[in-house]
Amino acid sequence: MLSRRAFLVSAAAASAATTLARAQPNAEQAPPTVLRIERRSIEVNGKPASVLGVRQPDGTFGIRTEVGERFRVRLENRIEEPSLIHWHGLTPPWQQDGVPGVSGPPIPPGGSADYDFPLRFGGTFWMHSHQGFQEQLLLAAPLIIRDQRDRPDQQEVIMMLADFSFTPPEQIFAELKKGTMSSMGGASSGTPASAGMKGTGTMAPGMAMNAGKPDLNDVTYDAFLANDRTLGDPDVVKVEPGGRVLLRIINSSSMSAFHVDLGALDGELIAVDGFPIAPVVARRFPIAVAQRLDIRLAIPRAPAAHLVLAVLEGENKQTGIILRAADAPIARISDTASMAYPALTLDLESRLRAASPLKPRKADRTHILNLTGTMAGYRWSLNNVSWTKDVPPLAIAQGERVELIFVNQTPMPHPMHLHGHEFQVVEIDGKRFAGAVRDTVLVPPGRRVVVAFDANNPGLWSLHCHLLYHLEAGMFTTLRYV
Ligand SMILES: [Cu+2]
Repeated sequence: MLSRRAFLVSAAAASAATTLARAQPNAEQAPPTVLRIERRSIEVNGKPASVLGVRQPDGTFGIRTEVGERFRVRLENRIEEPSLIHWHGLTPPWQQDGVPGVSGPPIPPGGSADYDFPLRFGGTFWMHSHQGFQEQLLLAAPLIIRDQRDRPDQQEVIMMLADFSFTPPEQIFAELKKGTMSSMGGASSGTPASAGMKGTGTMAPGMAMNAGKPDLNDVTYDAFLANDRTLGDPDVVKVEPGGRVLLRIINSSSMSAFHVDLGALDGELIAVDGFPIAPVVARRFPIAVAQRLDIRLAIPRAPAAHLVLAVLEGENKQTGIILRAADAPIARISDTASMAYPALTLDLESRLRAASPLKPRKADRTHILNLTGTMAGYRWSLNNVSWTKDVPPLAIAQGERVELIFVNQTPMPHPMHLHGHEFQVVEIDGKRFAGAVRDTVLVPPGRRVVVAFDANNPGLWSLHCHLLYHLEAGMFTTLRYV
């Protein structure tokens, strides 16, 4: 936990930064962008739902800014409970990273916090609450940083994916912990006894003891959303026939991974988690929790309604948006695909190559992170330790090239996220390669994934599984250096 003193020091540092910015002529006029954490209402499956959001006073969700600008934000908490927002994928000073209890205290109701740091790179990022289960209540928004990849002749379309339940997240978590749903393998789980969980309408109907089959989708959701809407009432975006589109896809789900399906359109994947890759052309792309995909599309000249679907891994439930060229008629789209889609794999990940890889260098330090845990009691951990504030941070030192070795010893996939640094995927199952630079990597059951990063942003940083209920159950740790 951060002491009161440390908080005051960081607050003083922040105001010093503000003063510095004011001394520069260009920064003088620009007031910070105000972002408000608010309660809001949406409609899901024809029923009203009270959720959270983060918006500017004019109603804009999140932020669009430019590389080279400073990230100058005043964040106001207008909900009735403490909150704090993490700028996912950015590299701020650690005190501005937005993780309650690690980077600083949450903002009390009615309070505010100021942020000011340079934006080193452009791309598709996002922001979300790291407080309690607020992310499950849709407290997330796009954070877009334009750069030279954003062509003037290209229309930007954001598709933000989310999973939604009418059941309060605290209750979902309590039922997961109470549940005796057993997973095979990995941990020393006992006999499955999932009968108790069935019929609640909330949980997945238990994990079969099918050796070799991953356990997916711990939580059974009421809906999957794209830009807050289901396919029953989808977001329809007007596009130019013959025009170019940059699709920025953000998976802000708490627990759900998808296959993006472009139907008959070819998509050119140009970036993952904001970072450029050697382009890959395909019609289907996997997206794990917290990841982003930047996909270029050439819209055909003929009037047509082009579906951009996201199908839940392991199931046939789907969500999506419609790109409408000219006045093409729009058919009603089912929220179930004709067949179930498989679990996400590393097939694409192993083919990705960073456009700007890290300089080749031997690791100065390596940490092994065994991904551990069990569905019995819903206990999740790293190296068999469930996080508490007393767990010592992993040690590294400034200037080092660090490699993190993720070894998934559980039957569930875990999307692993490091705060405050971009990393490069450099090995999958013993095979070295110069993979994608990104901030969240999927580690499927039984797989070993190695990422490398440069320790160039000292502080206390979070490292965790981005599945919300795994994170809350302890699949989280920190690393620290000065
Ligand atoms: Cu996990």
